[in-house]
Amino acid sequence: MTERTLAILKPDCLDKRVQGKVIQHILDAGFEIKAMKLTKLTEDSAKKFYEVHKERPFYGELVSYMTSGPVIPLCLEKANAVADFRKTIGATNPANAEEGTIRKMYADSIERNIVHGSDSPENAKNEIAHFFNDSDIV
Ligand code: IDP
Ligand code: MG
Repeated sequence: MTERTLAILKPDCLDKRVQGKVIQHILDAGFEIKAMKLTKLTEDSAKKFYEVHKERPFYGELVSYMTSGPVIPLCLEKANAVADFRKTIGATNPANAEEGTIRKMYADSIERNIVHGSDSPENAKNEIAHFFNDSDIV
């Protein structure tokens, strides 16, 4: 059964101009792109997206990093998309990410880690709806 997940290419991905390589990596891993856009998060939107982390010490920095430049959210589809995409991106801290994962290949730090991936099918649904209307999804 196919499943959907939300990816976000974060500001450091675009700063480094590796968004094309990361999108190719995602396609090579077997994901279908069902929706994609170039956008910039407002502070309110970033705060809402990361609301689950609002008590964490890094919340303020995370919001300012995520609003520091444009991002590319993507709705991805594949069997087992949520878990498989987490495997494709690797651990939150690139120092702990497996070889060949996107974060291992491109990320510099636990904060500036290139890409977001939903962590459960339920969160994926809400996160996709944060960026896309049903009519945006092909
Ligand atoms: P995830 O992106 O791998 O799901 P989460 O724990 O959900 O990781 O954290 C969300 C984002 O917050 C991370 O991707 C990263 O950008 C940032 N972050 C997580 N932990 C830290 C930290 O200890 N210091 C600074 N930023 C962090
Ligand atoms: Mg997370």
